[in-house]
Amino acid sequence: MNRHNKGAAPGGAAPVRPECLRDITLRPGDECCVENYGIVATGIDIAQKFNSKDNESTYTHAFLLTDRHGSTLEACKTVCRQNMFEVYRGRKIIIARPMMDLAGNNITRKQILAALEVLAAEHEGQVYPFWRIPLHIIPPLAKYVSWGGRFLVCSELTAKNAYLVGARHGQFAGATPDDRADEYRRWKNYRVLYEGVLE
Ligand SMILES: [Ca+2]
Repeated sequence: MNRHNKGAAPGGAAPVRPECLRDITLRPGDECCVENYGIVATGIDIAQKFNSKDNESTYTHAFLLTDRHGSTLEACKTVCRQNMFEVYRGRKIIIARPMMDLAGNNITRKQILAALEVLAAEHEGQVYPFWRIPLHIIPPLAKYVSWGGRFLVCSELTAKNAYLVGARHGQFAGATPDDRADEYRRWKNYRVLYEGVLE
């Protein structure tokens, strides 16, 4: 069993035992992608399935953790704060931690907290840019039509966090939840803490 399947029973999508997630100490700056429902999620899913390079697309929402108790900073109808255990329990989730920057240096707690502060200052309270979702059907458009990165969809917000801590390049406009989940699984500077059902 590899670490990505930690908590999943052999053979696939069996329920995850709650103690598996409790074993993990969450931290501010941890990044998550989650299954989501509703019209926006459906739009995102259609767009990212259309563009998925690995023919796999599980997640349609993305958010950041701001503490060890599951508090979030995320782009919903507005960029807001919630608690993932209250909102996303029972859904499939991947939780990952940016460990190193692109130069191979460990990312410090100070950098993490500074990035969260910048994101809150620049984006908290902003209305979700619904008008940008159709752009994701044609990724180059989402990339270039972001008004200078001022209005970000959920996964662009977490990509900007990764950029601010040095773990990712600065092209956060156009990043989809599926892109982010694939980065967590494949990039060596990320550690996947958990993938399974949020209990
Ligand atoms: Ca994928």
